[in-house]
Amino acid sequence: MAQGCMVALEGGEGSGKTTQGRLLDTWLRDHGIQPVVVREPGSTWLGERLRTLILDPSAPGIGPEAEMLLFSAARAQAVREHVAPALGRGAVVLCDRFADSSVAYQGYGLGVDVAFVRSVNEQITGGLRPDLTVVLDVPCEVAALRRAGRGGADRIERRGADYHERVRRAYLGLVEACPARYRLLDATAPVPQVQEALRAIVRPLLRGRGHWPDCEADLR
Ligand code: T5A
Repeated sequence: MAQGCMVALEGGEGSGKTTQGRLLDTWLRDHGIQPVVVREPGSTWLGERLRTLILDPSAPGIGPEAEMLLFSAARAQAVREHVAPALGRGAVVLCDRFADSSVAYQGYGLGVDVAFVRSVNEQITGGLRPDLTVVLDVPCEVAALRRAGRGGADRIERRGADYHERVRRAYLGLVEACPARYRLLDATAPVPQVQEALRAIVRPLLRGRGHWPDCEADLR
């Protein structure tokens, strides 16, 4: 019987999480695995409304603590509606961002007490942690160029280079502190190459949880 298994993709804006998450989702489905895909903030009625509110570039003066709590409210709802039930029935959950985003962006990025951020995360997730978090890493200048390509920066993307550098450093620090639960992926390579590397990281985890077909020699 397969066990529930949660994989989170983290990293700065423009690192390619959404692109890679979609490709991973398709690949898993091609192999008979039906993952539950969650994006943060979002994936619930409340989360999508909070997303619009938090990222609105015209939103006046949302303070760091309020911002953290808004993201946390979206997370609490996503865990309750999607993540916990899916893990409970033994499904694979793919998260485009999870609790570490608040640690990196509101904690190390904005200066909200990191212990407080972690403690709120602990409460709202019931101590749930991804089995594996893959941090997609690109230098901030590369990410900024990718974001510029699509225009219309949101409230958080508009923050300065120093902010984005703190966020990147925070993610690198998380990987370094806990190599058992985090993997760092160089996301500057072309999309197919990054996807190959991501699959190579995810496949053994899924096999260990009973989600991967035994005869995989012909499966790519
Ligand atoms: N946030 C979120 C917090 O501050 N605290 C929190 O607790 C949470 C949960 C979410 C924002 O909220 C913040 C973080 C964010 O600022 P969002 O729009 O969902 O807003 O932001 P992201 O999750 O970062 O999504 P992005 O779309 O900005 O970045 P992605 O998903 O990393 O990148 P992706 O795949 O959309 O790609 C961006 C562009 O790069 C190209 C793509 O084609 C696309 O044009 N690209 C590549 N180009 C070249 N080579 C590659 N390998 C490429 N990969 C992608």
